[in-house]
Amino acid sequence: DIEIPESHPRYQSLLTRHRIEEGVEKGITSRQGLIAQGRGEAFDYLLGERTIPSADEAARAAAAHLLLADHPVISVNGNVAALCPGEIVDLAEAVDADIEVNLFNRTDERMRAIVDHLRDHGADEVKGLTADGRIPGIDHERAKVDADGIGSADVVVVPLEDGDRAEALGAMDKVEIVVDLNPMSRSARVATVPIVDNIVRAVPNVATHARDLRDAGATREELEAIVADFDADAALDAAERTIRAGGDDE
Ligand code: PTJ
Repeated sequence: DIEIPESHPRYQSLLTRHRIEEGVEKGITSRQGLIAQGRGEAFDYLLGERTIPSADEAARAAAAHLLLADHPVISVNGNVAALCPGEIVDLAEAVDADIEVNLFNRTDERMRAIVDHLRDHGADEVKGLTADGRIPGIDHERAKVDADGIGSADVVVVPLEDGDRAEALGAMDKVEIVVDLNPMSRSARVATVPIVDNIVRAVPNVATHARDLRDAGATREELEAIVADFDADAALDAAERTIRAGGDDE
């Protein structure tokens, strides 16, 4: 175990890094997940390691989509499972979504380890092991989904997705909510709602927005207006401008 003093200026970032390391040790996260984390950290640093206003708006639009959905599904990979398992379970509860494990580097062992890990964090049912559905247009392992999960979802949350699969899911006419710190990544660019924020902040933020909207008694029309007002390109541009401005808001 490590001891990080809370006063350390990059306390949160170091804690997150430690969680990914632990994920690899437990067989939850792939070794490639370490590289993905490093990439994410670089963008997070440039954004000021905070939720920028455009990402908060995106999180609210994502919450509205999830509340309007008939069958929302949250996709979980090895990085997400290591970084915020309890927060994923909480978001699923807040918007009545299914949770499905869906891996870029799929192995039975890692699938099972992640399902168990999510159950340990309070999930009742975790999909992904049946794998009786396919996403058309991508290679076999990455295409595997549950027919009654992502296969038949109308809204999918795909955090830290690779570009090919994000594109293929989008082609299936699903509303795609992507969480990715890189506003220039293909996944962010093809998303219906790109949330340019760290997964550890974005997932609880979407849950908070969903509960706030529900508590305020938002009607279907009001939720549809939030969805219609959201501009994905403007959100990506705002994130890119923040990075270029050295982390300051425009
Ligand atoms: O567990 P698996 O087998 O499904 O593999 C998962 C990874 C993430 C390894 C796999 O999907 C992958 O290789 O992804 P990429 O292509 O490296 O893309 C990861 C994207 O997520 C990059 O654009 C990063 O900037 C971004 N990212 C990394 N960490 C975070 C993040 N975005 C939000 N929050 C993070 N903590």
